[in-house]
Amino acid sequence: MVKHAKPKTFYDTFERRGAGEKNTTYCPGCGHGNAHKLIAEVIDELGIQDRVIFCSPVGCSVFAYYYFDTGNVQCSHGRAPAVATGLARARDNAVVISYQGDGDLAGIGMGAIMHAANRGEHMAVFFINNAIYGMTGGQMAPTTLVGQKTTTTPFGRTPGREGYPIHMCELINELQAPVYIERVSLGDAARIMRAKRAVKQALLNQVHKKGFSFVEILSPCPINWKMTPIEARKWLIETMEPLFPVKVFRNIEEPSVKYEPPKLLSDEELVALFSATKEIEIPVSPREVEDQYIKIAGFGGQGVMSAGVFLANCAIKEGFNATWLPSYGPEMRGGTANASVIISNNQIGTPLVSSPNVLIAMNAPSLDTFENTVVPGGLVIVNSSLVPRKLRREDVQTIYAPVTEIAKDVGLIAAASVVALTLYACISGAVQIETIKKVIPLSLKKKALVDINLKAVEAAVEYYQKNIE
Ligand SMILES: Cc1ncc(C[n+]2csc(CCOP(=O)(O)OP(=O)(O)O)c2C)c(N)n1
Ligand code: SF4
Repeated sequence: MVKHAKPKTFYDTFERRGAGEKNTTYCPGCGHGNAHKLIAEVIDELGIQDRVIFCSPVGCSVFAYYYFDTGNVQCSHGRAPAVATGLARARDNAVVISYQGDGDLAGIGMGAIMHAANRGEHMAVFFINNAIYGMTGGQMAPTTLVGQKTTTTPFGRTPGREGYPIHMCELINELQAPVYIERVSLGDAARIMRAKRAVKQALLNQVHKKGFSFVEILSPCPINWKMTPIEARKWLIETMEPLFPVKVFRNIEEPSVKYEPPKLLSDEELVALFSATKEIEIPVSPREVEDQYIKIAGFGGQGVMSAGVFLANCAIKEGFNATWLPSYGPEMRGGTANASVIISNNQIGTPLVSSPNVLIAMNAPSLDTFENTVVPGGLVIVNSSLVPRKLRREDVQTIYAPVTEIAKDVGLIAAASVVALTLYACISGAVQIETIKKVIPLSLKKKALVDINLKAVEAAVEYYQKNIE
């Protein structure tokens, strides 16, 4: 009988690149290795490998996806509980793990964890508390002990300067929703076995859809504590445990709030929810166009966001793939805002547009911000009604058009973005004027608005024929 084998949940080989490719990513004596092993063993024992989705943090365990042969999502710093929330809500059968260090969970991610706990999200959180920022070389963490020396508290943490350590189990225990909260330690073999029971309880809670489970694991970081692995385990037991008591804070057998599986919407319900229209039928073979990376920028309230959605809808109506990504400035109305739209015959990998080949600059700050991002040979449409200056570069095609005035002349300044889009369509040929005219009535509810926007299209076409063509 094999007693000590690598859990099935771990990959057979740990692929690493570059120096140290034959080692794990962890230093000798690090607790992350123990914690990983415990979690992997429990996943094996519960037979849930195919159901687990592991949210890897920022911190030393960022490379958990090199080890766990499960679903894996690498999350930005502190945001694993938010990502885990989405996963748990979208997949009924998933067992979701949020694995986080103390800098990650109790520092930058404090808000995310508290709200996930408060909502009672269905996830098992394993909180690796090593009282220090490991990966970045030993800075003070929220859990650093009073008196503990770190690179940012070289004379020891003092409450007067750096405040007191944060006790996460105690904080989360103030909330109503969590079903299970326990602090364990990796100080010695007996404690590691106790930790394994806690890991199992947290994962079983997910299997039985009991709710939010939080296991804090006191874990050594010998390298940053400047100790040998043996000294580190001793310090963990003798110094850390008295300040972070190892105990069960809460273990609710029968949660009062019952699990509600994710509600999947039918096509009809989705259409109704987004007030979308089913009238847009997607043709099978669109024309070939050069990929369009479009930035529409102006001030909030100028309609650049809606213009972006509208343009993407026109492209989709013609059978192209299209994406739309809004970017708001710090203020909404009156601030700066821009929408990125991509139109392509091919699949689109990312909706980000950092080097547009089309810029529609509706006001002066937008031209200042994006002029230099346009690729050479790109198209820049400038709303000369509001932008007093000319472009500083000569390697792009530039069209100056009094977009706001054209819109004003037809009776609606807010139609300026439709004027700009129509000019873009005329110049580039990427979408057809007929499509714009068909999509306007689908996008606007009021007949009066439809009419005036259709007039804006006519006016823009006329302007194009007289001044640009
Ligand atoms: C947004 C952001 N801010 C800062 C960092 C730098 N950073 C990487 S790891 C880390 C600290 C991680 O410490 P902890 O969560 O305690 O994990 P450990 O490495 O100790 O396991 C920081 C601040 C980053 N990657 N991203
Ligand atoms: S720095 Fe600390 S937490 Fe990171 S791998 Fe090394 S011992 Fe572990």
